[in-house]
Amino acid sequence: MKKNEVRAKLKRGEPSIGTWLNLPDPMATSLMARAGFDWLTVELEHSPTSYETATAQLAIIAGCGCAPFARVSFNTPENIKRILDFGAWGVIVPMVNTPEDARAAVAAARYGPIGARTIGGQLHAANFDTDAPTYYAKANEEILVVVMAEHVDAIERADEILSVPGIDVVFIGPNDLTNSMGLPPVFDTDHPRFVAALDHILKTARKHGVAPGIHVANGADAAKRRAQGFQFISVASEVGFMMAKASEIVDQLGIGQGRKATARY
Ligand code: 3PY
Ligand code: MG
Repeated sequence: MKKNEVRAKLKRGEPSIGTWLNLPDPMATSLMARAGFDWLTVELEHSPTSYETATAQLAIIAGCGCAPFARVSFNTPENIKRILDFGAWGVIVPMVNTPEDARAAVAAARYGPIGARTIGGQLHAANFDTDAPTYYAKANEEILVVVMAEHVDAIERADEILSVPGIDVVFIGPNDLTNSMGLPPVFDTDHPRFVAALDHILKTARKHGVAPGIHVANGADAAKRRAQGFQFISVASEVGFMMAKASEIVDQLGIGQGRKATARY
C-alpha cells in the first residue's frame, strides 16, 4: 500500500505545501499534479465539481505521485465517507466549530475502533495501489483528517476541539474567519483579532500535537506562514494562479477597463 507522505511529513513536524483545484477539469488536474506541489485538494464545497469528475481527478493526482485530498461541502458522514471511498487520501472538513463537530468528522473519516466509517467501495484501495483488506487494516494510519478553524466559535473552543483524538490538522480558513469577525473577508490582515486568532491556533495545535495549517493567497505569504510554524499550507488555487497571471497581462497592456473579473481562489 502506498504511504501518505504528507501525513508522515506533518507527523515529523515538517511543512507540506499544496494548492486547491476549483475547476472540474481532469486536464487541469493532470497538469497541476505535475507542478511540484506535495498535495492537491479537490474542492467540493464551493465548486460545481461532481463526484464523478472528482473521482477521476483523485485518480490522476495519486497516479502522478501527489497526495489527493478533497474538501467536502459540509460536515456530514455521507459527504466524508463517499469521497474517501472514491479515493481521497484525506478530507478537509469546513466549519468545525465545536468538539461535537470534530468528533463527528473523525467518526465519519476513521474506521472502528476510532471511528464509525462503514465498509465498502473499490476505489479507495485502488488509489493506494492495494487491495481492500489491506486498505481497511491500514486506512486509519494513512487518511489525513483536517478540521477547519474558520469561525470565531472555533477559535474560542480550539482547546476542546483539538483534544478530540483522530485529528491530524487544524486548517484556518481566513476568509470565513474574518467574515465571522464582522470584517471584510480576506486571506490576510493585520487586524489584531485575526493576528491573535492565528497565534492561538498555532499554540493550541502545538499543545495537542496537531499540525497547524492555513490557506494563503500567494507564495510570499506561504513562506511567511511556514516561517511562523504553520505546516499544512495551501497556496491559492489553480483558478487563482490563472486569473492572477491573466490580470497581470491585461494590466500591462492597459486593456479590460470596466469588464475585468478577478478571482482570488
Ligand atoms: C476560507 O478562507 O474561508 C477558506 O475556506 C479557505 O479554504
Ligand atoms: Mg471557508
